[in-house]
Amino acid sequence: MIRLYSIPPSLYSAKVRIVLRAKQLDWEDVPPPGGYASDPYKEIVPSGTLPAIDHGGFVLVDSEAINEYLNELAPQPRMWPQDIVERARARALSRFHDTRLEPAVRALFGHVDPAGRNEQFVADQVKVISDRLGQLARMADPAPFLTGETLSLADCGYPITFTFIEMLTEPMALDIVFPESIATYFSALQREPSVAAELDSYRPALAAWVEATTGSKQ
Ligand SMILES: N[C@@H](CCC(=O)N[C@@H](CS)C(=O)NCC(=O)O)C(=O)O
Repeated sequence: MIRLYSIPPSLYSAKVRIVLRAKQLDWEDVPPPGGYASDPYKEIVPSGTLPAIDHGGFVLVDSEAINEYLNELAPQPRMWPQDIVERARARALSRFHDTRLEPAVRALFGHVDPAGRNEQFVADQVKVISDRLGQLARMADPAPFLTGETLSLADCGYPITFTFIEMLTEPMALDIVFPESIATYFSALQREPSVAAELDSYRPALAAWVEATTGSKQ
């Protein structure tokens, strides 16, 4: 049994759970003792960040490292292309999510509460997010997934971040239009069984977080 340190709205924990589901691995979600960034949790995971796994005493942090570990632990279904160039491309697209798109969305989190919102900051950030989605549309050619017909590790962060954008759009009046190829990609992701199962359980957690933060029901 794999222990996954996570809290319900944690975006990167949901990214890992998509792989756990795709690989049909048994796991348990465990809240970090004392909360993330707490001293008791840092005794286990020095960075204090989520997600982390404990697999028989082996503790590993960072969603990308965890997903690569899971992919090697349970090789089927294969979630990286066999071709070296395609695999390198897939890694770059996965990192684009973690280092470019998601941080641009995360920058909005401090502005979800209308009481603490800086409208100019939000408007500027909407442009950044729209630019990043446009860059993704130019970098990727989903068919229907980033590496072809089946879900790969490169895909697993995107449905969660796209869902965040979707759920923040109304309460924050965000003017973000998904490029057509990315909207089609998001639809394909939502039909994929492991992603659909994760979104079924993740959306209510995200809605509860948005509601608690804004006071508006999703
Ligand atoms: N690159 C890390 C990012 C993880 C991350 O930012 N996690 C958030 C929760 S979703 C967190 O732990 N934030 C608290 C902090 O940064 O101290 C990963 O992929 O796991």
